[in-house]
Amino acid sequence: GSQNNLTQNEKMWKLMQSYINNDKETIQQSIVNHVEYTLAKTRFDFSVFHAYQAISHSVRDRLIEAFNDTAQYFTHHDCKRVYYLSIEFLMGRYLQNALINLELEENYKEAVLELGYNLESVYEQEVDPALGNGGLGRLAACFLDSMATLNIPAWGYGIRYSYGIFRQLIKDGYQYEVPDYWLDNGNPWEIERLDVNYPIRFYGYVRKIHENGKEKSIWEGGELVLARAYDNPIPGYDTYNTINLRLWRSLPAREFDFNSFNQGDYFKALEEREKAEYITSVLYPNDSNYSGKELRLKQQYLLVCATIQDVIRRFKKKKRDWKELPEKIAVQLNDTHPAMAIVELLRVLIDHENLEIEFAWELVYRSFSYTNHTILPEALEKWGIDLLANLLPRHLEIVYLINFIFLEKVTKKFPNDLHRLSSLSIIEESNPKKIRMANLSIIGSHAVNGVAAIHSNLLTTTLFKDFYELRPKKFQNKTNGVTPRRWIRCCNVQLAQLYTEQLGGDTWVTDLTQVKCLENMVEDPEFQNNWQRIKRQNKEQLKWWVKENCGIDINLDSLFDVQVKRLHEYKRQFMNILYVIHRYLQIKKTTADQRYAKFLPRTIMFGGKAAPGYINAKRIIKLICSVADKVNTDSEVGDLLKIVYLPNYNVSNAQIIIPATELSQHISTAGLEASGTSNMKFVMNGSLIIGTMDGANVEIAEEVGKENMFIFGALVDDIEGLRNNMRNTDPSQYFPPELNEVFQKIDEGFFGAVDELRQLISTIRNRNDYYLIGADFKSYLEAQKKVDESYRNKKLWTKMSICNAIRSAKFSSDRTIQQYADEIWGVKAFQIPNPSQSAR
Ligand code: C3B
Repeated sequence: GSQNNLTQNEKMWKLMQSYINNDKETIQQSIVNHVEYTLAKTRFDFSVFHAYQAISHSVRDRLIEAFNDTAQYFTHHDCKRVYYLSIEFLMGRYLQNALINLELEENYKEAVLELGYNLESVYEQEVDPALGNGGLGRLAACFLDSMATLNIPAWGYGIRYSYGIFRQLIKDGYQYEVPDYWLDNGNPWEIERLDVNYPIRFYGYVRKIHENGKEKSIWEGGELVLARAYDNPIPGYDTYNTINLRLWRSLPAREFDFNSFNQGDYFKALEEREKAEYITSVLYPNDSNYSGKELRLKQQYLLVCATIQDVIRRFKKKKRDWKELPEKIAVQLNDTHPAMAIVELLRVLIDHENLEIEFAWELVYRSFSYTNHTILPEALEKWGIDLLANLLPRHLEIVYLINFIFLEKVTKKFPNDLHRLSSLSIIEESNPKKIRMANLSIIGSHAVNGVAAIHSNLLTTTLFKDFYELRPKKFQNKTNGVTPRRWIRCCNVQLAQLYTEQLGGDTWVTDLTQVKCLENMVEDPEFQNNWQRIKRQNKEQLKWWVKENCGIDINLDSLFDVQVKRLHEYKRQFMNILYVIHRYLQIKKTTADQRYAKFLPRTIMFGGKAAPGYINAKRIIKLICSVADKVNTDSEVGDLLKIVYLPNYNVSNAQIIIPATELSQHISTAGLEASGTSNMKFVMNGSLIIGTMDGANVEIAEEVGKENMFIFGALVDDIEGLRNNMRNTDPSQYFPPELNEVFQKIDEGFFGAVDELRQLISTIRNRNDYYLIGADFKSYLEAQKKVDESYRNKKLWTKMSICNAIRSAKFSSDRTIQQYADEIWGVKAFQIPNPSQSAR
């Protein structure tokens, strides 16, 4: 339209004129306006919750302006766009993050204070949007922040679940799951797009017709629902660019079916329609675990089908040749959950756009790339043929077609290698047959990456070895990262201030390599004092949180030792608590007059949710809580040892927990934690790591120096041998005596819940120690001893802590995203000029 004919200068002028002012008075006026007109509350008396809502709406206004301008700018420049597809986005609270990224926190703080509220307590009013389980969803959120900040023309696509991950209550040592209806009070951060709706088909049949001597497939019948867009603006830091997270919600289709409404059963017919809403109603609460439920496949397809329609509509806005598609779009698959997008795009290109299959296929795989996040077999998605044939009949046909073309090529390269053929095939020849989504993702992508060096190596040498031999250049590594905006600037305000003072500015927030310049300060007494003061204040804050949420008084002088992550056997929270029991028994064996000389006070904190159906994970929670009960009330122990289960671990309490931590545990069996990302957040906040040589720990050790970590345990190459050894050793000989003593106490019923806890230890005792707790326990004990020794030397500990933080630049998601942009997506940055800077 006419916008496109404007010169750049004219455009900018228009932008400036519409720009909202950000002085205190204007901000106050906009807040008060929202109280009166958006919330319809009287401006003379409103609660802190209404203050939160009005403030959020006023911030939202500012976001929307930048958001619209950015979208226009990208369209105007016809940039290549990145589409980041993820079934989960674990965003955490928006308000503080938005204010910080817009650089408006100070202005709002003042403005709000005069209206009678403290901005920090306003932040607390926001519910945590938790549309993800753990690492994978949080990674997607960090990536959005970095893509916006790096001015990359990117959009995230996901699902707007009505219920996010459940709220966890801990009662009598057991986990209870409470539904999280997070939209109860509305959501000021989203924009409902009443005009962006796409039809989504399920079930039905494929009809073949002949047209111009060619067979054509028409998928019809079945059920239709609508996917409606909800846009969530994502502001970059130190840039006007504001990108979008577009989330889909399912709704009944608008078409009405005369038949069903004519049967006389009006209510029944309406009920059928209501079912459509159910598709996006709840996030599956599994982390690294696959369950082949039809509803989950419906969620995946809804995401994929709506997104591909949206992407194609945008591509077709301009008249152009289809061959340009891979130059204009890059689609990143966050794990295999959205992998059906490969098939969907191919389907649209051949069935609707009438492209030749070979040509269409080339466009598809050049546009797609795939990130693998785990090698755990229980997490690999395999959809049964029957399920697919029923729900998505045309897609199943296309999968067969893709597989046929692919296997023909393999046969040419490796004739007579049936073994290879069956491992590469998309179809698993089991009974019933299954579709391997990882194989589909690799075949349909031009780049495949793991999420840390060790993990990417394992992919090419084990899980995807045959694919690697076929196409070595396809395989890459992209070590994960986390955003320094949320994970330093927002959550550790004092540390951020210290950095800004020392470095003479805050450009480190977008260039974390700058904090390396503080290398010469690691032994500086004044700097060390400041460092310790900050850690102590953060510890105080956590102490209050624990008091309020757990009713436990913790010792500020004790070492704060934390393991927070989803509960999983491979993450070995079990090993941690077994060690705690050992430590407790040692304290008990020491005479009262010796105890304080021999032991350093420790507070060991656990946090994390267990998938509702994961029995062993729930038993581990029970064990931790039972031990906590016993130890915390044992007067002989006093404050030498306290154990806390931090309930409902989520993004917003992570922002309190992580900056207060002195030692964090990342102790997975080598080879099983693909990367881990909380390890990065802890290191950035000056926590030391006790950990195995697994995931990103390996690269953290390279960066911060092994001498600044407590590394222990078997290496990935030892694992197979150790498992064989375990199977061939008498169980009574296999576990070290310290561990057998611990087992015995549990067996005796010393911690109560004897049946359950016995069952838990029996999972590892009878040659079943798959995660090798027995094999690693001795070296874990030694590492723990080194922790105590180092903590006794306060200067040494502080130095180690500083070294960890200032050498953590590699783990900024800005570095990760720049690598994706350069090495996988082939996209350039497009920064929109900031109107507030060009004005005047
Ligand atoms: C996780 C992995 O378990 C972590 O090691 C990794 O850091 C993150 O992904 C991000 O890459 N993961 C997950 O949270 N959910 C899965 N289904 C698979 C892996």
